[in-house]
Amino acid sequence: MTDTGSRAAHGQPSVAAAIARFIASQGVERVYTLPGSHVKAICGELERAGIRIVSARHECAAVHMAHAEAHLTGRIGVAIVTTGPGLTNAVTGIASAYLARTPLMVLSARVPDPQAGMGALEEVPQGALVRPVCRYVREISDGRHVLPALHMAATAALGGDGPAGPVYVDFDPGLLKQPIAAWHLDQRWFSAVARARRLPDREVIERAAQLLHDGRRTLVIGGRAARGTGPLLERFLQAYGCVYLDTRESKGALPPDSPCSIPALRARAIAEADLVVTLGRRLDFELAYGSAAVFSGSACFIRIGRCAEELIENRRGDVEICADVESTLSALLERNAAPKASGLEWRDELIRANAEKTAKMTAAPVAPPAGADGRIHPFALIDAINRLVDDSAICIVDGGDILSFARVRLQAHTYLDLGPFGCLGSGVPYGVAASLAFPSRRTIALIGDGAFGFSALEIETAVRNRARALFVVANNDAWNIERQEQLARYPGQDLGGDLSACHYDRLAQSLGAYGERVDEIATLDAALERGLANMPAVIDVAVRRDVVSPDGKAGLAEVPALHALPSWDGAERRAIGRGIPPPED
Ligand SMILES: Cc1ncc(C[n+]2csc(CCOP(=O)(O)OP(=O)(O)O)c2C)c(N)n1
Ligand SMILES: [Mg+2]
Repeated sequence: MTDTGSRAAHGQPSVAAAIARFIASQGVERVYTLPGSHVKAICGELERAGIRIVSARHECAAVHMAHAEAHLTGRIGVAIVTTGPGLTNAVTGIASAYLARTPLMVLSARVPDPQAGMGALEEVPQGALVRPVCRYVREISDGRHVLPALHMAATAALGGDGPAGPVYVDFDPGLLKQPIAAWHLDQRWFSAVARARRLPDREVIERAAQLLHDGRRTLVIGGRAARGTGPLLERFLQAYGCVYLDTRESKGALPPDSPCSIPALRARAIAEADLVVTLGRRLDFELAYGSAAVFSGSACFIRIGRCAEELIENRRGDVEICADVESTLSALLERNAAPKASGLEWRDELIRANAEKTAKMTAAPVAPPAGADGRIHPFALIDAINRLVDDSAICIVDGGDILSFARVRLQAHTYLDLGPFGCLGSGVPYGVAASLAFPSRRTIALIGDGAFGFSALEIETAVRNRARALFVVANNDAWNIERQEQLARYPGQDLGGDLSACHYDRLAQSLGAYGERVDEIATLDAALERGLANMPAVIDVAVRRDVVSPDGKAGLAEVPALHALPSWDGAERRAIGRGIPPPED
């Protein structure tokens, strides 16, 4: 039977057409999917509504693509996955967006309601499967619920009434083709959903300004909500004499060479600050859960955010400001409570020490040495990528050791990595979506060979969709961060850390992309340039596996009980052992 088009019986639009119109009204330009009979009606209508359908090779990759689209454009990302295995394949991507707090709408269809519970093809409890990792879940069987539910879903995804994140709505497949009554098509449902602004109370601004005035050593830590505040944030840091640390979710809020940024002195700043200001940031595993044994026990906290995770989780703020970061920084700047001059000594000392340490790290040796076998040092590969990164470039990183090397060396203005879910396999899909969303910007994805394998077939998606991204594989023939830790802990016992010596350039060629292999530093720059001229391209680079990465040195793979890092774990254990009372309110 052929599709009857956007008008179902009686000349009324179908439910599928109403869904497509809603998605278009949210400013969505691309929807990521993989075909399945149950959801075809929606995809057909999306095409008619002028939305580009990007079809991936795996539903998890489709969700990752929608994730990158949302992260980079600030608009809601949309993925449509089919029933049963289509949905279960998507769960990993949904969970990753949940932890990253990325606004994502996942739509699906389930088995027809009249067959539910009878042993239908592909039947699993879809809503129940995704509920713990979604901000909103709704299963629709009636036309009158369609638009209100989509509106609620978009509001929740954007963080209107809680943290932003993924939402899930599925439909009875028969319903999709039915007409939707004009009564249910109130035009207001088709307005773009925007997150309402939230302004800070005057009284909390007064209290925060007083703390900022008294603070002698003020550290500001960026979170998701810091992105997009660039010049305002810079003015705030200057006015209040603060130093600044970004985190992976705020990377790009300030340019890499911002004067108040002190990325090389992270541990010292955290330990010494007497006032910590968090900008829409959870105090999660990357910030030692705000522990009084890692941060100074007596430090005051000003926590700015719109939800409990950002405001009170793990450590109470001395001032908790439930408001947008942007309006709070503006209000504090207007308040103009400049800090006591003596406080600036610490800031100046940290900026100086940071510059000195950075200069040492980036100076000699000019090129970090190759291995005895000629394989390239990971830092030398990252240096070569840095030479290609301009202000508008989008950098993506996925992998274990290579991620760790990149986080200390890659000079990225716009950055996206595998996120707090540590979701290997996101790099290729992120690269595809980034280059489709911003075709005039350079997209470079740096990916470990292990991570690459999860979604290598998405290179074919890139070719088919003319996604002009450069994929650089850091190939050490291993799940190296795991392999190194395994061998250090259990010498001689290799339990699956090694991978075969594959040539991913050849795999890429077989998928229709440009591919080149690089075995020595002398040919690296030219190969990367040729890759940029022939995107989508995969440059497969043989890198050393014997260099221990910063995360390897820090013991990230050891998984201590109390913290992500053994040093923080030890600090907390010692504090507990000394019987130190918790910090006063
Ligand atoms: C989906 C998933 N499976 C397993 C892991 C555990 N893990 C973390 S890093 C890593 C090794 C990654 O290898 P590769 O991408 O080649 O990077 P390398 O460490 O070799 O630089 C593994 C297996 C994970 N984070 N995600
Ligand atoms: Mg590897």
